[in-house]
Amino acid sequence: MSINRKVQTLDEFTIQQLRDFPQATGELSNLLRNIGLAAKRVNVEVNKAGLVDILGDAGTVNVQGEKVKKLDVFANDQFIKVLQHGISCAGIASEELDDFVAFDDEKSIHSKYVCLFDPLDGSGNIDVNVSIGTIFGVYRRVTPVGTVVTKEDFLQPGSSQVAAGYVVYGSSTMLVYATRRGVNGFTLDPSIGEWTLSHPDIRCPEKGKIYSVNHGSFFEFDKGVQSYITACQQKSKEQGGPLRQRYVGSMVADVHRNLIKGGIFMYPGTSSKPDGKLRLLYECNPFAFIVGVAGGKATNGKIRTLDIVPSSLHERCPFFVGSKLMMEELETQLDQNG
Ligand code: AHM
Ligand code: MG
Repeated sequence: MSINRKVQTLDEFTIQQLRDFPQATGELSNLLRNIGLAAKRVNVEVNKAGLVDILGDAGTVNVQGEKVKKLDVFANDQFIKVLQHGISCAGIASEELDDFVAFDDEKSIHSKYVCLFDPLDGSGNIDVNVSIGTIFGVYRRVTPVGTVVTKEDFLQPGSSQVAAGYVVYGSSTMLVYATRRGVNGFTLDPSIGEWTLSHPDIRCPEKGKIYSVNHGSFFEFDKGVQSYITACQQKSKEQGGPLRQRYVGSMVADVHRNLIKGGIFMYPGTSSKPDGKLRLLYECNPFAFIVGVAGGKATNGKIRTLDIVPSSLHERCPFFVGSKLMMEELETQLDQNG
């Protein structure tokens, strides 16, 4: 059997980056490695979800008499433990926790970074075998290194992210992460338990054939969004014909597909929920950063997602993200109908 020696693992890739930038300390690479480790542990449990009684509500008891943790609670614990035991993260905020957690041990307070994450997005899809994912954003703290982090370290605009990424637990498991230098995708090779570089330097096509939105809410969207969706459906033959509508209901899977193939993902505000559903800090901002580095765009319908100044950890915002030219067409429709 021949082994492809050209395939780089995540560790080899980050070490190569360090060689290219000798001034880097390696702290960010180490943080990404920790996230990769937590994701591998979550992946093992996600793959077992159909076999073991792990789908029950948190607090219930499984057949072995053990307390069952829901997978999103399990995933949350894994990410916190790995980051807390590591030395490259000074604190975290998570969709699963009301408040941020400051790591106050001597090593952690000397770290430059904080991490915000949604440990298992789309978890309503687990019991029907549909892809789910983890989303994360990394910021350089604004309080002095050597002190315990405070809320202001977490309430930074998305444009301050130094890295962001996601893991999609799908037909294969992939870790995609972006720094300002580029977006790279790693597929988990289960035979060696390593993330291997499968999608180097991902670029989002300028336009695509796919739009993704929850059509059930169409009549609750505002006029601009409705007219953009209608325009997607009414593309003439010369324009390539009507676009395809694809909506899994797991943002990680929907945006991942659109990032690779070209497309637009929308979770607009509705008349009953003007700010939509998605959370700015750990759902929208990481994707806005990743897709932006890959050449696409993201807005809340008024301003760039990355320019929104957050006022609370769990705030929601309307979210539009995708291929550059499709986003520009959307923006024109929103302006004309605004
Ligand atoms: P969650 O954080 O509770 O899992 O919800 C987020 C998910 C996204 O992944 C997805 O895009 C959206 O909810 C789907 O919501 P809807 O069913 O309202 O279209
Ligand atoms: Mg979520």
